[in-house]
Amino acid sequence: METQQYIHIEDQLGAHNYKPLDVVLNRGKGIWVWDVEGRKYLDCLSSYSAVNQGHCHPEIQRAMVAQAEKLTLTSRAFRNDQLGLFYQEICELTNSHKVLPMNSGAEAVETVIKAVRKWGYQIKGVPESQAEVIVCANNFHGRTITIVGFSTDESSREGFGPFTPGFKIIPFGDAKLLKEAITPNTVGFLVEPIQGEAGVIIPPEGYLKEVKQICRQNNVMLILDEIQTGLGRTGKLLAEEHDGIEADLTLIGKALSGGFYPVSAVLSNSEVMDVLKPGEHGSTFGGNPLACAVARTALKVLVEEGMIENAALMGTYFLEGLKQIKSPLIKEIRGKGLLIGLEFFSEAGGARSYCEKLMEKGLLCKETHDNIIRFAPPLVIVKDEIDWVLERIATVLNGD
Ligand code: IF1
Repeated sequence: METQQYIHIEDQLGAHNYKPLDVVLNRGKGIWVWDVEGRKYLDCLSSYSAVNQGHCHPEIQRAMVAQAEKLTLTSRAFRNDQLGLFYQEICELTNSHKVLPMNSGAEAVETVIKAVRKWGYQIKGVPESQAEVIVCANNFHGRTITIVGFSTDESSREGFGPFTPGFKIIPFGDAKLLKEAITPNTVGFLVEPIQGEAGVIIPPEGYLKEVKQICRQNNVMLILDEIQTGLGRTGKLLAEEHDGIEADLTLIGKALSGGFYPVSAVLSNSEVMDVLKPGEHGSTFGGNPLACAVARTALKVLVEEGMIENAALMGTYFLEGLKQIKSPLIKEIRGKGLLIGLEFFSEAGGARSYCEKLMEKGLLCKETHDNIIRFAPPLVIVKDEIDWVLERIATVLNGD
């Protein structure tokens, strides 16, 4: 079948909740993907940072196949021989005390909200049904009713109410405003270290450090959503390390499986996790042996193959290279590690058309909002390949 036929079937039979670029992929290796016509592209999105380790990483693939041949799902009614080892390895790596495995990122977010609310009532002493969680404007934490209920993006929210109460929204990047927003009923502050979907918005230096201190002083749990920024993307295992802090609760997902399978987790350094008792939370697939075997290997290759250090080095190189491109269309270039945003002036006519032109030149990336392109290649990318990317971006921005 040809590209147009695949697109036609999708358009006819699928929900239209996406507007993908019209490229139909059927193979991937490392930073490269191929379409059904055999054309090759460099992937500068990494499946929204789920394939930090590169597409179809051979070692993760072997672990997945080996585990699939043995045992895939036990449910948590029984124990399995991968779960404990996954806990052990992830706790050691991230310096956490407790883990709660789930599947999608949104589920990890929902899980942590349940956990901090319960902690609020049982330990902090918040009166029944009064718990508040503070979040930031322009957040992106997923798509469930509760999560979109505290989104400030109208297209995420509109038409989906009524929503879950108990959330307060403050601007991102100003710790003073957090302090003012906290009440005796505040149980948690949920925030992304860098706002990804909002357009790679990096808070002022020291923001997280200040936030951590304010949370500690007020007995409020700091919850970092590292689903996008975590696992090497910003040049550290977790983005919190840039500020030298440790969140009370950390959410990871996406690259926790290297893109093979949905795996997410809530990591805890606090007493919060201990409030959950049998029967109060769970999921059929969370913590299954296939997920655990895949996640163990995904973490192993990330560390052993130096991908985190590479993200830091190549991120700087990429960012510097982008800044060399002189174009009147560019408003700002910002990033940390290999999470980079290029913002156009609105006169440029929208980021989407540039993504389409880049696709024609063999580079896949995606706009976020109208005027921003996010560049986030797999963390295995090397200098020559970044040069190749920069060349194409320069060509397209200069109108060719
Ligand atoms: C889509 C963005 C990325 C996330 C953070 C939780 C979740 C996400 C910080 C939920 C998910 C995704 C979902 C994806 C697009 C994507 C995205 F553009 F929306 F912002 F990555 F940049 N917290 N992000 O970024 O995780 O439930 O999806 O596993 O198509 O909606 P999920």
